Amino acid sequence: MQLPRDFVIGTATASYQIEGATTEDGRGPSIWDTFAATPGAIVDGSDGSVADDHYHRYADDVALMADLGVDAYRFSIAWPRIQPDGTGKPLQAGIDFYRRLAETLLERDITPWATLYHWDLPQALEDQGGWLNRDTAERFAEYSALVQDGLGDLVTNWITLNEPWCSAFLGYASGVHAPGKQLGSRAAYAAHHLLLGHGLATQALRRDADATVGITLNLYSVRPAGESPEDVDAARRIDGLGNRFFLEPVLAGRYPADVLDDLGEQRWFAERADDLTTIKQPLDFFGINYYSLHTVAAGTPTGDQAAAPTANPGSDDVIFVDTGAPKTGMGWEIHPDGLVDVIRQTHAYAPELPIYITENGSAWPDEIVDGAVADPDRQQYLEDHLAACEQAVDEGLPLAGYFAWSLLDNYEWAFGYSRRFGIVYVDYETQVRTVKQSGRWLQQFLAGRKG
Ligand code: IFM
Repeated sequence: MQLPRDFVIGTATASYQIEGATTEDGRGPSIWDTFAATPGAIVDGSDGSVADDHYHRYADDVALMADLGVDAYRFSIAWPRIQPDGTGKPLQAGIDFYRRLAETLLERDITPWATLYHWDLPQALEDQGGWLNRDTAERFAEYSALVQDGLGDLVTNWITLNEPWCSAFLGYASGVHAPGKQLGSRAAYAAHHLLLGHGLATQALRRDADATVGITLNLYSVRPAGESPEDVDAARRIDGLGNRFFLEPVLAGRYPADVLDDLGEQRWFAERADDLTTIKQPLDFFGINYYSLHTVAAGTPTGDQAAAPTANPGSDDVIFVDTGAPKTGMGWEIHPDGLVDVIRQTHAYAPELPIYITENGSAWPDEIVDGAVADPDRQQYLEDHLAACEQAVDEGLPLAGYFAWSLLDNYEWAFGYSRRFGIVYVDYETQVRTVKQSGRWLQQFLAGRKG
C-alpha cells in the first residue's frame, strides 16, 4: 500500500466509552450516566462507570499506542469533568487529567486530537432542555474556550462535535441514545442547536492562531435499491437527512430545502436563517466517520424496522434493504467503496479542505484463546478500508489521515459491552489489554511505512 508518508494514521476513542471514574475528582453526571441507569435502555444493563478504567490507566494506554507506532490519537473531553453543571469556572482536576494525557502523548511523539463533544452532555444542561435549548449552543462555546485555555499549549487539533446526526436523531427522535427522547421532526431543532454550537465554538477557538479546527460527521453512502422514481426519492431522503442536512449548513451556509420539506419544518428554520452565517465557519479540516452504506427502497418497513421508532422523521416510509453483502457484528454491511463516495461528496462542497477519516472500524465477537485474539475479519476490514483511502488519494481527493475505531474494546452505547470494536482486547474483569491480530497487523503496517 502506497499511502503518502505524511498521511496520518491514528486510533480513536471517546471519553464515556473508556474513562470510567464517573464520580471521581468532581465530575458531574452526564446524560449517558442517566440514560444508562434507565431500565431497558442498554442491552446488557451496563454503564460507563468503570469502562476501560482509562482515567487511571491512561499512561499504559499511551505506551500501548507508542508500541503500535501510531502517529496520532483522537480522544474526547468529558464536558462534565470540566464543568460538572455545564456552566461556570472549569474544574482544575478535569483540565489536569487531559493535560497529563496530552503531555504523555507528546512525550511519545503521538499528536493529540481532541474532540470537544462526543455525546456526554452535563445532565444539568439536559434538565434545561439539552440540545433543544438554544442556550446549550452558547454554553458549548464557553466550555470549548475553557478547554482551550487549559490545554491550548499542548493540543492544537480540535474537533468540535462528533456525529451530530446521532446526538440529534438517536437522542431526540428514535430515543435509542441519551437523552432517550422521541420527538419526531422536532429532533431537527437539536441538530440546529448542535450546529450553532459548532459555529460558536469554532469562533471561540480561533482566539488561538495555532488552532486547527474541524467537525466530524458520520456519513453514509446512500444508494437506491432500484431505478424506480420512488426508490430514487427514498435515497434522496436518507442522504438528505443523514448527510446533506449537516454538510450543507457547515460547508455551504444553507439547509437543503427538500429536507426541510420532508421534515415539515420550513418555518422554524426560516426564522433562524441568520444563524447560518455563524454555522458556516472557515474550517481547517473535515472529519468523516465511515462504517457502512445504506441501500434503500420506498415502502412500508416490516419486522424489526417497523418495530423500532424511526431515527429519520418525515421519512418513515423508507426500507433499509439487506443486499446480502457480508456484515460486521453490528449487522452493518461491509462496503469499503462507500468510503470513497462520502469523501467525494464532502469534497464537492469544499474542494480545498483536507479530509480525515476520524473513525472507521468493525465489531466482531472476539475471544481470547491461549492469550491471543485472532480477528481476521477486523484485519480484513482495516486493510480494505485503508486500500479505499489509498484509492481516494490516488484519485486526487485531499484525504490526509485515518483513525481506526477503536484503540480499545469499549462501551458501545446502547449495546453496552456486548460489541467489541478494539484493535486491543480488554478483559473487563481484570482490565488486562491484549493486542489483537488486527492490532499487530497495523503495527507492522506502520513500521513498514516508517521504514
Ligand atoms: O462507538 C461509536 C462511536 O462512539 C461513534 N461512532 C461510531 C462508533 C461505533 O458505533
